[in-house]
Amino acid sequence: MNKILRFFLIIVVSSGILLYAISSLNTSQGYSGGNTLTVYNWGDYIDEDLIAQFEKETGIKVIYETFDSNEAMMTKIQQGGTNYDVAVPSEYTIEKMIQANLLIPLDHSKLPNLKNIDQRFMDLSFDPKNKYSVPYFWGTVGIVYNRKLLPDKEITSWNDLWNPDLKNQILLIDGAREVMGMGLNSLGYSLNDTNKKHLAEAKEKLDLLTPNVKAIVGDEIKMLMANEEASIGLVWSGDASEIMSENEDLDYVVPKEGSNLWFDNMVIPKTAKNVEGAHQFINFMLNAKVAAKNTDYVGYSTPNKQALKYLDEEVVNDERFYPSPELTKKLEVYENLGKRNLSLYNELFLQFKMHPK
Ligand code: SPD
Repeated sequence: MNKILRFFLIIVVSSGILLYAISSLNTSQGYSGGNTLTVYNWGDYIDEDLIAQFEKETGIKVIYETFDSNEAMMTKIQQGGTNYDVAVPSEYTIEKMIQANLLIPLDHSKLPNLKNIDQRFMDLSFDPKNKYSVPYFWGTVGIVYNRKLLPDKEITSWNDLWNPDLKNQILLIDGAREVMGMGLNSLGYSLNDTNKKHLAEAKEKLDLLTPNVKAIVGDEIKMLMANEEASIGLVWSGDASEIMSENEDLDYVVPKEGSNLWFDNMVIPKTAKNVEGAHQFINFMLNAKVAAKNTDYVGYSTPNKQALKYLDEEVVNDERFYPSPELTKKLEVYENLGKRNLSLYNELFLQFKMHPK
Protein backbone atom coordinates (compact mmCIF):
# COMPACT_ATOMS: atom_id res chain seq x y z
CA MET A 1 0.00 0.00 0.00
CA ASN A 2 1.52 3.31 -0.97
CA LYS A 3 2.05 6.06 1.61
CA ILE A 4 -0.80 8.33 0.36
CA LEU A 5 -3.35 5.51 0.50
CA ARG A 6 -2.23 4.53 4.00
CA PHE A 7 -2.52 8.18 5.10
CA PHE A 8 -6.14 8.45 3.84
CA LEU A 9 -7.04 5.12 5.42
CA ILE A 10 -5.77 6.34 8.82
CA ILE A 11 -7.77 9.60 8.48
CA VAL A 12 -11.02 7.73 7.58
CA VAL A 13 -10.67 5.18 10.41
CA SER A 14 -9.80 7.79 13.08
CA SER A 15 -12.68 10.08 12.01
CA GLY A 16 -15.05 7.12 12.34
CA ILE A 17 -13.77 6.35 15.85
CA LEU A 18 -14.05 10.03 16.84
CA LEU A 19 -17.64 10.33 15.54
CA TYR A 20 -18.65 7.14 17.36
CA ALA A 21 -17.09 8.42 20.62
CA ILE A 22 -18.92 11.77 20.34
CA SER A 23 -22.26 10.12 19.64
CA SER A 24 -22.02 7.75 22.62
CA LEU A 25 -20.94 10.60 24.87
CA ASN A 26 -24.01 12.62 23.80
CA THR A 27 -26.37 9.74 24.50
CA SER A 28 -25.01 9.06 27.96
CA GLN A 29 -25.29 12.74 28.96
CA GLY A 30 -28.92 13.13 27.96
CA TYR A 31 -28.24 14.64 24.54
CA SER A 32 -31.45 15.33 22.70
CA GLY A 33 -32.23 16.71 19.31
CA GLY A 34 -32.64 14.86 16.04
CA ASN A 35 -34.51 11.73 16.87
CA THR A 36 -34.17 12.00 20.63
CA LEU A 37 -36.39 13.71 23.19
CA THR A 38 -35.53 14.43 26.82
CA VAL A 39 -38.50 14.56 29.19
CA TYR A 40 -38.14 15.89 32.74
CA ASN A 41 -41.05 14.95 35.02
CA TRP A 42 -41.95 14.36 38.68
CA GLY A 43 -41.11 10.88 39.99
CA ASP A 44 -43.86 8.22 39.64
CA TYR A 45 -45.81 10.47 37.29
CA ILE A 46 -46.21 8.53 34.03
CA ASP A 47 -47.17 5.10 32.79
CA GLU A 48 -43.85 4.07 31.22
CA ASP A 49 -45.67 1.87 28.67
CA LEU A 50 -46.83 5.14 27.14
CA ILE A 51 -43.24 6.21 26.58
CA ALA A 52 -42.64 2.97 24.69
CA GLN A 53 -45.85 3.54 22.70
CA PHE A 54 -44.76 7.10 21.79
CA GLU A 55 -41.32 5.84 20.72
CA LYS A 56 -42.91 3.15 18.56
CA GLU A 57 -45.39 5.52 16.94
CA THR A 58 -42.92 8.32 16.21
CA GLY A 59 -39.49 6.68 16.00
CA ILE A 60 -38.29 9.24 18.58
CA LYS A 61 -36.15 7.87 21.40
CA VAL A 62 -37.17 9.26 24.79
CA ILE A 63 -34.65 9.97 27.54
CA TYR A 64 -36.68 10.24 30.75
CA GLU A 65 -35.48 11.97 33.93
CA THR A 66 -37.32 12.78 37.16
CA PHE A 67 -37.29 15.46 39.87
CA ASP A 68 -38.95 15.71 43.27
CA SER A 69 -39.65 19.41 43.69
CA ASN A 70 -40.42 22.44 41.55
CA GLU A 71 -37.42 24.19 43.05
CA ALA A 72 -34.96 21.42 42.12
CA MET A 73 -36.40 21.25 38.59
CA MET A 74 -36.22 25.00 37.96
CA THR A 75 -32.69 25.33 39.37
CA LYS A 76 -31.46 22.57 37.07
CA ILE A 77 -33.03 24.19 34.01
CA GLN A 78 -31.75 27.62 35.01
CA GLN A 79 -28.19 26.39 35.56
CA GLY A 80 -27.99 25.16 31.96
CA GLY A 81 -25.91 22.25 30.74
CA THR A 82 -29.09 20.18 30.25
CA ASN A 83 -31.20 19.53 27.15
CA TYR A 84 -34.71 19.09 28.51
CA ASP A 85 -37.32 19.22 25.75
CA VAL A 86 -40.43 18.80 27.94
CA ALA A 87 -40.86 19.51 31.67
CA VAL A 88 -43.86 19.41 34.02
CA PRO A 89 -43.80 22.27 36.57
CA SER A 90 -46.66 23.39 38.83
CA GLU A 91 -48.54 26.66 38.39
CA TYR A 92 -46.51 29.14 40.53
CA THR A 93 -43.29 27.75 39.10
CA ILE A 94 -44.61 28.14 35.55
CA GLU A 95 -45.18 31.82 36.31
CA LYS A 96 -41.63 32.09 37.69
CA MET A 97 -40.20 30.32 34.63
CA ILE A 98 -42.08 32.64 32.27
CA GLN A 99 -40.70 35.66 34.12
CA ALA A 100 -37.19 34.21 34.03
CA ASN A 101 -37.55 33.68 30.27
CA LEU A 102 -37.00 29.93 30.61
CA LEU A 103 -39.88 28.75 28.42
CA ILE A 104 -40.61 28.59 24.68
CA PRO A 105 -44.13 29.64 23.55
CA LEU A 106 -46.16 26.64 22.42
CA ASP A 107 -47.38 26.32 18.83
CA HIS A 108 -51.06 25.47 19.40
CA SER A 109 -51.49 24.44 15.75
CA LYS A 110 -49.27 21.44 16.61
CA LEU A 111 -51.44 20.48 19.59
CA PRO A 112 -54.82 19.51 18.07
CA ASN A 113 -55.58 17.31 21.10
CA LEU A 114 -55.69 20.40 23.29
CA LYS A 115 -59.42 20.46 22.45
CA ASN A 116 -59.79 17.47 24.82
CA ILE A 117 -58.97 19.56 27.88
CA ASP A 118 -61.82 20.78 30.08
CA GLN A 119 -62.10 24.59 29.68
CA ARG A 120 -61.99 25.05 33.45
CA PHE A 121 -58.30 24.11 33.39
CA MET A 122 -57.43 26.44 30.51
CA ASP A 123 -56.42 30.11 30.50
CA LEU A 124 -55.58 30.22 34.21
CA SER A 125 -53.93 33.28 35.68
CA PHE A 126 -50.41 31.79 35.94
CA ASP A 127 -50.31 31.34 32.12
CA PRO A 128 -52.95 33.42 30.27
CA LYS A 129 -54.19 31.76 27.07
CA ASN A 130 -51.88 28.79 27.77
CA LYS A 131 -49.15 30.51 25.85
CA TYR A 132 -46.44 28.38 27.50
CA SER A 133 -48.12 25.43 29.18
CA VAL A 134 -50.91 22.87 28.85
CA PRO A 135 -52.58 20.79 31.59
CA TYR A 136 -51.17 17.39 32.63
CA PHE A 137 -52.66 16.55 36.06
CA TRP A 138 -54.32 18.51 38.86
CA GLY A 139 -55.27 17.89 42.46
CA THR A 140 -55.36 18.97 46.07
CA VAL A 141 -53.24 18.63 49.20
CA GLY A 142 -54.83 16.79 52.11
CA ILE A 143 -54.60 14.15 54.79
CA VAL A 144 -54.57 10.42 54.15
CA TYR A 145 -55.35 8.45 57.31
CA ASN A 146 -55.85 4.88 58.40
CA ARG A 147 -59.31 4.24 59.86
CA LYS A 148 -58.28 0.87 61.29
CA LEU A 149 -55.29 2.32 63.18
CA LEU A 150 -57.32 5.33 64.35
CA PRO A 151 -60.69 3.69 65.15
CA ASP A 152 -62.04 6.46 67.40
CA LYS A 153 -60.77 9.47 65.45
CA GLU A 154 -62.52 11.47 62.77
CA ILE A 155 -59.95 13.55 60.91
CA THR A 156 -61.50 16.69 59.44
CA SER A 157 -59.15 19.52 60.38
CA TRP A 158 -55.44 20.33 60.09
CA ASN A 159 -55.52 20.90 63.84
CA ASP A 160 -56.42 17.23 64.42
CA LEU A 161 -52.80 16.40 63.60
CA TRP A 162 -51.55 18.18 66.74
CA ASN A 163 -53.36 15.64 68.98
CA PRO A 164 -50.76 14.24 71.47
CA ASP A 165 -52.17 10.73 70.90
CA LEU A 166 -50.57 10.81 67.45
CA LYS A 167 -46.97 10.67 68.68
CA ASN A 168 -44.66 9.48 65.90
CA GLN A 169 -47.64 8.72 63.67
CA ILE A 170 -47.40 11.31 60.89
CA LEU A 171 -45.53 11.30 57.59
CA LEU A 172 -45.14 14.55 55.65
CA ILE A 173 -44.31 15.04 51.98
CA ASP A 174 -41.06 16.89 51.55
CA GLY A 175 -42.50 20.13 50.16
CA ALA A 176 -41.87 23.60 51.62
CA ARG A 177 -45.14 25.10 50.34
CA GLU A 178 -47.19 22.08 51.43
CA VAL A 179 -45.81 21.89 54.98
CA MET A 180 -45.67 25.65 55.56
CA GLY A 181 -49.16 25.82 54.01
CA MET A 182 -50.45 23.32 56.56
CA GLY A 183 -49.02 25.46 59.38
CA LEU A 184 -50.55 28.63 57.93
CA ASN A 185 -53.96 27.08 57.17
CA SER A 186 -54.13 25.54 60.66
CA LEU A 187 -53.86 29.09 62.07
CA GLY A 188 -56.52 30.40 59.69
CA TYR A 189 -53.97 32.18 57.44
CA SER A 190 -53.75 31.98 53.67
CA LEU A 191 -51.20 29.58 52.23
CA ASN A 192 -49.97 32.52 50.16
CA ASP A 193 -49.42 34.66 53.26
CA THR A 194 -46.28 36.80 53.15
CA ASN A 195 -46.66 38.49 56.54
CA LYS A 196 -43.40 37.65 58.33
CA LYS A 197 -45.10 37.48 61.71
CA HIS A 198 -47.66 34.98 60.41
CA LEU A 199 -44.91 32.91 58.80
CA ALA A 200 -42.95 32.84 62.06
CA GLU A 201 -46.12 31.79 63.92
CA ALA A 202 -46.70 29.00 61.40
CA LYS A 203 -43.11 27.76 61.88
CA GLU A 204 -43.52 27.82 65.67
CA LYS A 205 -46.75 25.89 65.36
CA LEU A 206 -45.05 23.33 63.09
CA ASP A 207 -42.29 22.90 65.69
CA LEU A 208 -45.01 21.81 68.14
CA LEU A 209 -46.01 19.10 65.67
CA THR A 210 -42.50 17.60 65.69
CA PRO A 211 -43.19 14.86 68.33
CA ASN A 212 -45.96 13.53 66.08
CA VAL A 213 -43.86 13.56 62.90
CA LYS A 214 -42.31 10.22 62.11
CA ALA A 215 -40.55 11.33 58.92
CA ILE A 216 -40.52 13.82 56.06
CA VAL A 217 -40.27 11.79 52.85
CA GLY A 218 -40.63 11.73 49.07
CA ASP A 219 -42.59 9.30 46.89
CA GLU A 220 -41.92 6.48 49.38
CA ILE A 221 -44.75 7.97 51.48
CA LYS A 222 -47.11 5.82 49.38
CA MET A 223 -45.38 2.57 50.25
CA LEU A 224 -45.03 3.55 53.93
CA MET A 225 -48.72 4.46 54.28
CA ALA A 226 -49.91 1.38 52.38
CA ASN A 227 -47.73 -0.82 54.66
CA GLU A 228 -49.17 0.90 57.75
CA GLU A 229 -45.80 2.27 58.93
CA ALA A 230 -47.72 5.39 60.01
CA SER A 231 -51.40 6.21 60.48
CA ILE A 232 -51.50 9.72 58.94
CA GLY A 233 -49.86 11.40 55.95
CA LEU A 234 -49.79 14.86 54.43
CA VAL A 235 -50.03 14.05 50.73
CA TRP A 236 -51.02 15.16 47.23
CA SER A 237 -54.45 13.77 46.35
CA GLY A 238 -53.22 11.49 43.56
CA ASP A 239 -50.82 9.73 45.91
CA ALA A 240 -53.72 9.21 48.33
CA SER A 241 -55.83 7.72 45.55
CA GLU A 242 -53.03 5.32 44.59
CA ILE A 243 -52.37 4.10 48.14
CA MET A 244 -56.07 3.79 48.91
CA SER A 245 -56.31 1.30 46.06
CA GLU A 246 -53.68 -0.78 47.90
CA ASN A 247 -55.05 -0.52 51.43
CA GLU A 248 -58.81 -0.27 51.95
CA ASP A 249 -58.47 1.06 55.50
CA LEU A 250 -57.14 4.36 54.18
CA ASP A 251 -59.22 7.45 53.53
CA TYR A 252 -58.47 10.96 52.24
CA VAL A 253 -59.79 14.30 53.42
CA VAL A 254 -59.23 17.91 52.43
CA PRO A 255 -59.28 19.72 55.81
CA LYS A 256 -62.17 22.04 56.54
CA GLU A 257 -59.95 25.14 57.07
CA GLY A 258 -59.00 24.90 53.39
CA SER A 259 -56.04 23.67 51.42
CA ASN A 260 -54.20 23.87 48.15
CA LEU A 261 -55.54 23.33 44.65
CA TRP A 262 -52.64 22.72 42.25
CA PHE A 263 -52.06 22.25 38.54
CA ASP A 264 -49.08 20.53 36.89
CA ASN A 265 -48.68 21.53 33.24
CA MET A 266 -46.39 20.46 30.36
CA VAL A 267 -43.96 23.08 29.07
CA ILE A 268 -41.07 23.32 26.60
CA PRO A 269 -38.00 24.80 28.36
CA LYS A 270 -35.54 27.06 26.56
CA THR A 271 -33.03 24.19 26.86
CA ALA A 272 -35.03 22.19 24.26
CA LYS A 273 -33.13 20.78 21.29
CA ASN A 274 -36.12 19.01 19.76
CA VAL A 275 -39.01 21.50 19.80
CA GLU A 276 -40.89 19.62 17.08
CA GLY A 277 -40.62 16.32 19.00
CA ALA A 278 -41.64 18.12 22.21
CA HIS A 279 -44.90 19.24 20.55
CA GLN A 280 -45.45 15.68 19.31
CA PHE A 281 -44.95 14.31 22.83
CA ILE A 282 -47.25 16.88 24.44
CA ASN A 283 -49.94 16.26 21.83
CA PHE A 284 -49.58 12.49 22.39
CA MET A 285 -50.10 12.92 26.16
CA LEU A 286 -53.22 15.02 25.41
CA ASN A 287 -54.80 12.19 23.40
CA ALA A 288 -57.92 11.04 25.29
CA LYS A 289 -57.06 7.32 25.41
CA VAL A 290 -53.43 8.01 26.32
CA ALA A 291 -54.47 10.42 29.09
CA ALA A 292 -56.95 7.85 30.42
CA LYS A 293 -54.30 5.10 30.51
CA ASN A 294 -51.89 7.49 32.23
CA THR A 295 -54.53 8.53 34.78
CA ASP A 296 -55.43 4.94 35.49
CA TYR A 297 -51.79 4.12 36.17
CA VAL A 298 -50.67 7.23 38.05
CA GLY A 299 -53.83 7.76 40.13
CA TYR A 300 -53.93 11.56 39.78
CA SER A 301 -56.90 13.55 38.45
CA THR A 302 -56.96 14.26 34.74
CA PRO A 303 -57.98 17.61 33.26
CA ASN A 304 -58.71 15.75 29.99
CA LYS A 305 -62.51 15.82 29.62
CA GLN A 306 -62.53 13.32 26.77
CA ALA A 307 -60.43 10.88 28.82
CA LEU A 308 -63.08 10.65 31.55
CA LYS A 309 -65.30 8.34 29.49
CA TYR A 310 -62.52 5.71 29.42
CA LEU A 311 -62.11 5.79 33.20
CA ASP A 312 -63.93 3.96 35.93
CA GLU A 313 -67.13 5.91 36.79
CA GLU A 314 -66.55 5.31 40.47
CA VAL A 315 -63.21 7.10 40.23
CA VAL A 316 -64.31 10.16 38.30
CA ASN A 317 -67.41 10.62 40.46
CA ASP A 318 -65.37 10.48 43.66
CA GLU A 319 -65.51 14.03 45.05
CA ARG A 320 -62.39 13.39 47.12
CA PHE A 321 -60.34 13.29 43.92
CA TYR A 322 -62.55 15.15 41.47
CA PRO A 323 -63.89 17.93 43.73
CA SER A 324 -66.66 19.96 42.13
CA PRO A 325 -66.02 23.55 40.93
CA GLU A 326 -67.97 24.71 44.05
CA LEU A 327 -65.65 22.78 46.39
CA THR A 328 -62.51 23.92 44.60
CA LYS A 329 -63.58 27.55 45.08
CA LYS A 330 -62.80 27.08 48.78
CA LEU A 331 -59.24 26.06 47.95
CA GLU A 332 -56.25 28.27 47.20
CA VAL A 333 -53.84 28.01 44.29
CA TYR A 334 -50.21 28.75 45.18
CA GLU A 335 -49.13 32.14 43.97
CA ASN A 336 -45.69 33.16 42.85
CA LEU A 337 -44.76 35.08 45.99
CA GLY A 338 -41.49 36.44 44.62
CA LYS A 339 -37.94 35.35 45.24
CA ARG A 340 -37.58 36.78 48.76
CA ASN A 341 -40.79 35.34 50.16
CA LEU A 342 -40.24 31.96 48.55
CA SER A 343 -36.72 31.86 50.03
CA LEU A 344 -38.24 32.64 53.43
CA TYR A 345 -40.72 29.74 53.05
CA ASN A 346 -37.81 27.43 52.13
CA GLU A 347 -35.64 28.68 54.98
CA LEU A 348 -38.39 28.20 57.60
CA PHE A 349 -39.19 24.76 56.24
CA LEU A 350 -35.52 23.80 56.46
CA GLN A 351 -35.38 25.01 60.09
CA PHE A 352 -38.49 22.96 60.85
CA LYS A 353 -36.88 19.87 59.29
CA MET A 354 -33.84 20.35 61.53
CA HIS A 355 -35.90 21.00 64.67
CA PRO A 356 -34.97 18.38 67.30
CA LYS A 357 -37.72 16.04 68.54
N1 SPD B 1 -45.32 11.69 42.38
C1 SPD B 1 -45.76 12.76 41.58
C2 SPD B 1 -46.10 13.96 42.33
C3 SPD B 1 -46.49 15.13 41.51
C4 SPD B 1 -47.29 16.05 42.26
N2 SPD B 1 -47.29 17.36 41.84
C5 SPD B 1 -47.72 18.14 42.89
C6 SPD B 1 -47.69 19.57 42.65
C7 SPD B 1 -47.40 20.33 43.86
N3 SPD B 1 -47.52 21.73 43.72
